[in-house]
Amino acid sequence: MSGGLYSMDQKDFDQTLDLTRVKPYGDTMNDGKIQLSFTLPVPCGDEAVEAAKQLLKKMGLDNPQVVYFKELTEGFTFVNCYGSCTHTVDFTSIHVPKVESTVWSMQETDDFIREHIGRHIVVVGASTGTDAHTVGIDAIMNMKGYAGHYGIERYEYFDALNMGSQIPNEEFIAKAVELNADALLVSQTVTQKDVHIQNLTELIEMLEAEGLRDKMIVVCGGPRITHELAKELGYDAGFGANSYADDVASYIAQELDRRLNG
Ligand code: B12
Repeated sequence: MSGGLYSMDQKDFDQTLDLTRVKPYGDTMNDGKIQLSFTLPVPCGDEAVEAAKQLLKKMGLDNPQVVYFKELTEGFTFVNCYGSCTHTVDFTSIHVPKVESTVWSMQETDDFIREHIGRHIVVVGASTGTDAHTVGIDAIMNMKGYAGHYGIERYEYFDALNMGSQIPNEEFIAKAVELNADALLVSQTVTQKDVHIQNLTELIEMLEAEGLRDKMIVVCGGPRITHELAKELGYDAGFGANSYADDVASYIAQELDRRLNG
């Protein structure tokens, strides 16, 4: 394999790597070594260690070893284990749907908007429904930004409103209409009992019912959101862990340009 993922020629490094049969790397190619830890709801002792090893075997891990164990509280044992994974995956057959846009810096995005859109882009964001987590949407929108990436409020050519958390979909849509928003940014963190699916679906259905769906770019994000899931739910794009304002701001600028200017 050359270029792309492997800038140096992988074959010079190790002759035994087969990308159709990839397994974890510990300290030699194909050793399959994995470290994992978990808690068993049983008393601490030799039986707990043996139970952990048997579980590791059932998970497809050869040579299971429990290298550390400790009673968490009476009747619960925490274990730290190693084993060699016997399974492989075909890396060459993997295709992950991704948002199709070029990621630019804040300055590049602002310059592009000035030249191609010629006005400020209005964005309304919130953590919607019952979801009380604000840190994700703040990371994307806050002036101060996150992990060295300025948030959308910092961009000269975005007018951004972050409504906070637990915003009902009705209120979210009403604000978007009032501000004549170009894009909606929805954050969903809690996924227990698929509450995020219900909430994200409700938003799309309400936008469709009010004839608004095609008038806005609708984007969702969160630690368990993928672009593929977002598309399935009727969103234009979805962003997961390790996404930043740069990703979503450049996507919105490029997508709005496609819609306005073809
Ligand atoms: C902080 C926290 C809280 C705080 C939130 C405070 C606040 N103001 O936000 C408090 C204590 C209130 C809280 C409450 C709860 N929490 Co909580 N919480 C967390 C915790 C520790 C960190 C989350 C966080 O801030 N991450 C940092 C941000 C920056 O990361 P992020 O959200 O992934 O955002 C990034 C991307 O996902 C993306 N992104 C996110 N949103 C968006 C939006 C758009 C448009 C885009 C483009 C990108 C994007 O960009 C961000 C930057 O890269 C996590 C565990 C963990 N370590 O992740 C649990 C966690 C999320 N909480 C959890 C739970 C269950 C709850 C409660 C239900 C607990 C309870 N039983 O009461 C309640 C929820 C109540 C409710 N109604 O929502 C679970 C969720 C499990 C699940 N799969 O559903 C977690 C995973 C903990 C766990 N392991 O069980 N929580």
